[in-house]
Amino acid sequence: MSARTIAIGDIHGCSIALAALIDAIDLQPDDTLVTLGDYVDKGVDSKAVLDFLIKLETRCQLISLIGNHDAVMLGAIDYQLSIEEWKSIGGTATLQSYGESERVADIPVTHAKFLRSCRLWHETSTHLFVHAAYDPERSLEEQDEATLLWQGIRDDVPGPHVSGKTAIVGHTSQKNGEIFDAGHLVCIDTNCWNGGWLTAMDVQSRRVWQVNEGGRLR
Ligand SMILES: [Mn+2]
Repeated sequence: MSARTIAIGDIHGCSIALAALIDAIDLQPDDTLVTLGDYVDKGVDSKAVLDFLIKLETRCQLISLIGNHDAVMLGAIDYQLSIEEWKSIGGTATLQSYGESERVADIPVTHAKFLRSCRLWHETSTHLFVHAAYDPERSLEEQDEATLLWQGIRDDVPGPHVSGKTAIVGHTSQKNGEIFDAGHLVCIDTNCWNGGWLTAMDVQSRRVWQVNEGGRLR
């Protein structure tokens, strides 16, 4: 098997799905795995997801992007944002995964360190990867963080990026569980935590793997 670049959509605390998906793709040490962010919130075990991702760093070339939920969690850890602000977007489930007392102080330093190491974007010679969206006219270095992390694509799909590269994004959950493919842009957030699927896509071959929250392969 030659080295693959595989993107994984929004995990949102679905630790069983993540483990099952990694088994399904038969992860190899020379694979590059690009996780598109939103590891935490909403789903039941964000703590286990971060533990798993930290271990994955030793099993492949892991490139972890930061999602808006991860950024808000980091903001709460750093006292830049209130706990209430985090809870209002799904942080309660994350805090509960660290213990009944729901305290930010129970989040291990290793988890904060992992979140801090996450990148805003990644690119290969053929593809670009961002959590949410991008400005088609600007290089990746020139993008606004708010666009990369927060901008939805449901009502307004960004045009082809100036680089000519195919964009792989997450964030805008596809409620029908199906990948959204606009040709120049592919969204693989297929709503795992809420009855959909966790998606992995080999971006060159376009092979797709999907598992549900319970880890069942589609
Ligand atoms: Mn998001």
